[in-house]
Order: sequence, then C-alpha cells, then structure tokens
Amino acid sequence: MTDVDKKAWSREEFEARLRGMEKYYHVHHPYHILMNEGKLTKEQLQGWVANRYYYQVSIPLKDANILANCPDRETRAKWIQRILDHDGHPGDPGGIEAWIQLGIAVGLTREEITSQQFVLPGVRFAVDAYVNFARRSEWHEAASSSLTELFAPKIHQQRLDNWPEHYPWVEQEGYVYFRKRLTEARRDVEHGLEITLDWYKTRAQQERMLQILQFKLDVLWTMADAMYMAYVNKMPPYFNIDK
Ligand code: AHQ
Repeated sequence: MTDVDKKAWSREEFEARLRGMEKYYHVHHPYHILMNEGKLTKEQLQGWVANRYYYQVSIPLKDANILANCPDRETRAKWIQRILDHDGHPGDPGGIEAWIQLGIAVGLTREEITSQQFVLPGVRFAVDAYVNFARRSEWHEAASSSLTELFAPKIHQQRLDNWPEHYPWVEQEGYVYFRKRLTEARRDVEHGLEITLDWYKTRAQQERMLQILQFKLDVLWTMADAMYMAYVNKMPPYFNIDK
C-alpha cells in the first residue's frame, strides 16, 4: 500500500508524529551531551559558539527567502518578526548581536566571531543547505522546516541551568541569547505549527513533512558532527596533511 492510499492522520496524530521526532534532535548529539555534562573544554565551547554564529547570521537569509516566496500578506506580517528578532530593530540590538555577546562571554573577540575564521566546512555546508532549501522550496515547506524549534526551548533552558555550574568562567552577559530564544522560539513554533497542520492534508503530504523535518534535524546533527571531529577528535579538515 502506498502512502497515497493510506488515510491521512488527524491533526492531533500528525502533531504527535512531528513531536515524536524529538529523539533525533541535536540535544542528543554527543557534542551537546558533553556540553550539558560540563565536559567541554573552553576551546571546545568557543568552537561551538564561533561555528553556530554562521547558523545565526544565516537564519535571517533563510527567513527572507521564505518571505520572498510567500504571497500571503498576513503570513509575511508575522514571519518578518523572525528577521527583526535576529537582525535587531530600534530598541533591540537583536539575536545576532546577543550571539556575539555570547562569543565575547566565552573569551572570543568580536573579530574572531564576525570574521567567521573558525567556521568549519561541514558547518558551512549544512547551514547553506538549509538556506538553499528555503530559497528553492514552496514557502509552506520552507516554513515547516523551522519546526525543529518544537524542541528548542528545552535545549536553551538546559544551557541556562547547566552552564553556570559547569562553566563558571562564562560571563553572565552570554546568557542573554538563550533567555531571548525561550520566548521567541515558543512564539515562532505556534505560528509554524499552525501553518504546518493547516497545509499538509493527505497522508502523502504529511509523510513529506516528516521528511522535511528529518532534513532539518540532519542539518543540526551534521553541524555538531563537524565540530565533534574537529574539536573532540582533534581531526579538523586536513589535520593529517603536511602543509
Ligand atoms: O537560535 C536558534 C534560532 O534562532 C533558530 C531559528 C529556527 C529556524 O528558523 O530554523 N531554528 C533555530 C534554532 C536556534 N537555536 C538552536 C540551538 O540549539 O540553540 C536550535 C535551532 C532549531 O531548533 O532549529
């Protein structure tokens, strides 16, 4: 029997299937497990912040591509808030600036962060795959791919709970970003989930959505893989090649 023949899931069942994919979320990646157990060195934590900067500055590009592809004014009027949250607006320096503050709080300079000099190829390729997916996808599919944030509040709360104990040397200013995302992620998910549950009607479309979410989970997991190879295994690209 093909997916097309199968009966569509109810709205509740569909949402439960989406939430059931939490087991693949990068909070379960060895890099994040080491982080939450306090087992990362200062350099490994700095490496994570420096690499995630590329993800943060790419999110507004991803969201601007969704806006560019979305003909529905009401949706755009809500979705545009995501760009403002990251790029900032009068009165709020924004999430990208807060991420730079996180970088400074873990001992990096603004230049080391914004130059992207530490961004690993694997991180760059995974993030670019996400932006390009948004660029070329039908806007509902691109919007739905943000739903890994269903699982994000937990990972931000973990950092706020664990870092002060495990990494007491991190300056307090660094925590602004995680606190900011706790509320923003919940608001984003409310909108993203409504778009998703309304759009995917047939079983085949619903199965497609699970594939889209898996793609985005793969983006996040692959970023952590690149960092694990480089900073835990000490095997950055070309580590074994005589320069
Ligand atoms: O800081 C994060 C963020 O701004 C976003 C936007 C959203 C999207 O549009 O895909 N996803 C996302 C995420 C952020 N932080 C990640 C983390 O682990 O700190 C989680 C990530 C996500 O779950 O997609």
